[in-house]
Amino acid sequence: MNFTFEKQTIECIKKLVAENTTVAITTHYNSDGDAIGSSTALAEVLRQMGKTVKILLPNDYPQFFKWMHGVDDILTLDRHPKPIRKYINEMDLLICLDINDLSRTEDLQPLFEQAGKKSIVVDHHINLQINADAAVSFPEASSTCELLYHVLVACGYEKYINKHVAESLYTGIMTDTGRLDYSSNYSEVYNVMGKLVGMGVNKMFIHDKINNVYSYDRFRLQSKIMKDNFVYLPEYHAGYMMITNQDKKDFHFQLGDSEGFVNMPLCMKDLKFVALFTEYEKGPVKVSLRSKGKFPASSFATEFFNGGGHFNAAGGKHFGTLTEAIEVFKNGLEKYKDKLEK
Ligand SMILES: [Mn+2]
Repeated sequence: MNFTFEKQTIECIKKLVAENTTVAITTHYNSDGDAIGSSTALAEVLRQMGKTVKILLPNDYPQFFKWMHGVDDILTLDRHPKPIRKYINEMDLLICLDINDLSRTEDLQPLFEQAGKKSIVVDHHINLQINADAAVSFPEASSTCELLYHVLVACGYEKYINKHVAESLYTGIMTDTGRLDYSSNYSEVYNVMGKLVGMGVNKMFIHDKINNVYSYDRFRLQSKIMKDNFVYLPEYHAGYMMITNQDKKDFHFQLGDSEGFVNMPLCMKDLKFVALFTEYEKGPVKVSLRSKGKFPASSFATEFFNGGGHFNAAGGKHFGTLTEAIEVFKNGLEKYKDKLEK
């Protein structure tokens, strides 16, 4: 993997950072470890440079990321609509991390578009759709956190990578690769991890903070979903599972409780593709897709679920009922049958 960037792009990023002082960082709805990790890491770097920084999110994020340094500077649109609107008016630079499309910021999108400020994107999803003043789009990267590390170094900001920044970046790489299970089959990612650990990252602490955080209810929810809500379709080497509103009630569902569920059926030898459908009281059914090997989860997400993502890990939504979403999925399997056969 060759993390070299166009000189012009790096110069443009440096210029935008140098010329602007009030910066907003944003990332995707239902932020994950890579989104929160890259945002808090960059916020800390910019703060050391003397910038005013806020991280603007469309909605709240899981409790198990709230130990990270810099989360105090997060404003979420659902909780802080007024301060967010005020900050968007005041900001002079918007930095988008871990998103290829502004629609991934949901209700923040129109506010950002109306503001029409200068912008930078650093992202690792395929098919960049944001028209930014400077963009680093690198789908081969394990995570935005790893990519951001290389961008910071290329910009000459390495001196600002302190222990806090290192912890945030480490978290994003670890979570986006499923603890280095996937998207990490190249040496650079280990070089970066090594450097971050060398800066004092306490690996055990981070793993404990992120992985060993669940309630008894959540543990039971996991058992219930795997046992009763998973449907195996051996003829397609595929399966799907669902979390209904009733399940959420029964197990006192908290944001982040279904983290990792969609990956679990992948341990089945003959399963190549799996979907998780999550029902919401308000809004569309959320669809998460995972595949193994050469089956393109991303194309499936784009074609059937208004979404996209990475080749093996993608997602989208279905504007309709859970039952309809499952029908769409099954029809998609039939269409993609050739690709799912051995
Ligand atoms: Mn990511």
